[in-house]
Amino acid sequence: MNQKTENALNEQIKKEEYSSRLYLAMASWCEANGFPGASVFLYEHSEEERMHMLKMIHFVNDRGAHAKLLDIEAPQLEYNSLLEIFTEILVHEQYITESINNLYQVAIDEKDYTTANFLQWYITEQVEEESLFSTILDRIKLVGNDKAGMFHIDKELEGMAAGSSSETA
Ligand code: OFO
Repeated sequence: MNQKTENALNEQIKKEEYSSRLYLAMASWCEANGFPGASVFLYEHSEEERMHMLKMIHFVNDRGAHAKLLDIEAPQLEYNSLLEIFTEILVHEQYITESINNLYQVAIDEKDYTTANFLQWYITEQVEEESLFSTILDRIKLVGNDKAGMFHIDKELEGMAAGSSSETA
């Protein structure tokens, strides 16, 4: 793997690590603020992002390069609502999709087809994640300020976490 591809992969490793910390911070806020179901869901999603990071680290090292951990900034710690959290998650995942697409383009430009092939998994994963978070966000918007509705969504999120734990690759 050439230096340009290695650097680009290391930048993406940093973003996956940041995603994991961001969702961890959100999970902690939910746990401390009366949203136990959302908290379980987000703790689990934080683990999923860590898995995305590790998968990329192993790939880089297996290809004879060196996966390096770069500095990451602290995530936002305080939130006002589930609406704010899931709005931010969707925006963040759209940013990650763009980043993966740019990384894929680097691999193609550098004729590193093994890396391009490896990145296909992330491209598919992003389609699933954007769809999942946009569905959750739509439901949160639908209940608005209705407390009973929000309670129900929190329960649903807990169920979604239990349902997805066996699916994570
Ligand atoms: Fe949330 O996605 Fe990683 O790649």
